[in-house]
Amino acid sequence: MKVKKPTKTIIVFLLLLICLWGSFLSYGSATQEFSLIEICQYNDGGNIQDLSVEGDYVYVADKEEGLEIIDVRNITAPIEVGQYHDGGSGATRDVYIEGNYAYVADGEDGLEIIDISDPTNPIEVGEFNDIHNNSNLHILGTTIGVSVEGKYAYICGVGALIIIIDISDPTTPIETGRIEVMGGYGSYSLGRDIVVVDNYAYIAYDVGGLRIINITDPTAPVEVAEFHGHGWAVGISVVDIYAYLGEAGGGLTVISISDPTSPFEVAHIVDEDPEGCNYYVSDVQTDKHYAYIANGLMGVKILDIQNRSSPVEVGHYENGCIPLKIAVKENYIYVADYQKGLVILNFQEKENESVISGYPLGLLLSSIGFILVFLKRKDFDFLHF
Ligand SMILES: [Ca+2]
Ligand SMILES: [Ca+2]
Ligand SMILES: [Ca+2]
Ligand SMILES: [Ca+2]
Repeated sequence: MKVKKPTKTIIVFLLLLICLWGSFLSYGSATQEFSLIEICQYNDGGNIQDLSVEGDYVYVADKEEGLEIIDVRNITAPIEVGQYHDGGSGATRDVYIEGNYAYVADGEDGLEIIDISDPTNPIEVGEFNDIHNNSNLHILGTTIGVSVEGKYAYICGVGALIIIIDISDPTTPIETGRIEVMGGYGSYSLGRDIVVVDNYAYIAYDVGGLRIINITDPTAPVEVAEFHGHGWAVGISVVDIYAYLGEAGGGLTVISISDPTSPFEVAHIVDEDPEGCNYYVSDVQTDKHYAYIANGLMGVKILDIQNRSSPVEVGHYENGCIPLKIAVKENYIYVADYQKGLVILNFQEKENESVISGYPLGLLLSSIGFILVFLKRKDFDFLHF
């Protein structure tokens, strides 16, 4: 049989359309959703501020109770095996684990370095405290955030300063350089969270927004960029060329830092909040695929961030949870909860309905498309490819 050329073109076009549509359905329904379940809580009093997970232990910054070391080998029944508090005036706010040491932001006591090689007997071996530094007009009064990279620790807190400390000898931490963060609110400025990646430190600077400091020369750090999102910057995470900024009153902002001297927004995620405590994202942890956020009264959420410009919520846990900070390891989210202390959530892949219906439909349509193309090549010679 003979088919006119325009009809041929239409048939080929339709077949290709079926292929594309099928492939699109298969791809579009591939978003995996997660169920989150609380599996345990641990609270012996105190006021949990932050936490870090390393090996079999959770290290808890428990404000007036100091550093607590919780054994989570039996994940449903965590037990405290060690605690360090020197009775000073410090209020433990943050903890970073590196090797055999816990680097603790201990409020007015500054940075404390605690040997944790025996988790049942943590011992302070070194301390850096700026409050006694009379040589500078400005001091870092209360240390709130700490991050460690190589042989340096980076601290921030109350006051317009970031301080770099050489920790190659943990018993004698020595300041190598400091920078006054410009454009903040002087001594009222508040460095809430700090991460260091490659040659840059990224600081959530409360009302001062996100600050990016070039730390290539530890004796002469240089501020290279300032970014203001939608609220007060309180939590920061960096992966690849993106920074994820958690903000009080602003939700979560995804920022391109492909050029750290010129950051720009690529996405902004906020929720309607029925309680009126709007859009509080106090912490964010990311891997290449997902962002895990502490979302105030809205609980803990998992976002699929494969498409950076439009992240999709794929998991949610609420149930009276008020997360301040979170840490993620394997299939567990460790939550520093405002009221409950340490809460551990387990997340598992859901049997996603859209995957069940979408995948076979997508596969069926793309298969039909490809089979027809194949058949028409073999038998439908009227098409004369
Ligand atoms: Ca305790
Ligand atoms: Ca405690
Ligand atoms: Ca001390
Ligand atoms: Ca202390």
